[in-house]
Amino acid sequence: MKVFKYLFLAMILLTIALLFSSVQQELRSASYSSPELVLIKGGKFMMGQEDGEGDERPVHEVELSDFYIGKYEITVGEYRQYCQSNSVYMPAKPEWGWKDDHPIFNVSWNEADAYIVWINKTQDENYRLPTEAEFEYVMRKGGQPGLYPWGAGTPTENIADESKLATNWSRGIWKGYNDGFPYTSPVGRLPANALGVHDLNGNVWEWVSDWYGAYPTEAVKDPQGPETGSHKVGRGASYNADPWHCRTAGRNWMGPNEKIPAGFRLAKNVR
Ligand SMILES: [Ca+2]
Ligand SMILES: [Ca+2]
Repeated sequence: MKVFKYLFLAMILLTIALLFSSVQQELRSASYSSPELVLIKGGKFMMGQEDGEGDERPVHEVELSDFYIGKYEITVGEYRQYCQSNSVYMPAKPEWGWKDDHPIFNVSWNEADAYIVWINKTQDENYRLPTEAEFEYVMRKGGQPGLYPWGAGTPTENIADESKLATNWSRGIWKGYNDGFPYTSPVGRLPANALGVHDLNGNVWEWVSDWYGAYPTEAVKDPQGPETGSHKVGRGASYNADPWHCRTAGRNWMGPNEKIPAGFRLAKNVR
């Protein structure tokens, strides 16, 4: 009888082990699922803002081919998978902690690049960062003019809003607008823009592929920025952005190794 009892116990343990392994497998495959991309139809548009900061001039014509861009910012959960698979430390944790469905930030340009190298190898893909021109084109909903990505009306993204006033905030906010998030928000929680892309301007500002430099004076096609440089470009605004820094044409620049409050999203060529 004792033998049967041990056999029975062994079978139960084996079943539990198999179930656990299948759940683990499922979690693993779920977390490695491909990031959702949106196909952007290319076209011509005017990039920059004549009466913005000096580096937003000259306003110049840009022509873009079709491309894909990430529907969402890369999340904390996605970036954690990369860190765990490569024995890399997570970035400095914000005071409100890491939440898996919020965007990752506090990463350098080189760290964003390392993530993309890893995901391309893991998924046999050709993801890249968006170019600066692609980013502005999508913020302009396909190249339309406009001071803000949401036009002249009320914002639709997570920026410095009335909810900031409940925190120790002494800088500017968008008066009369409350998005409900003084800090980061879950990606995709606020409405997508007209092209179906979320949080492009708000939530966290984002690294793009270009080196920082002066804009060209002539019309350009699929610009990639200067060939080399000392700073990389970041675009979009963030949960900390006052109205001036929410402008569609605004540019940020930081050294590629500087760990700053920027995140990123993926892009990809159509061919
Ligand atoms: Ca906000
Ligand atoms: Ca953003």
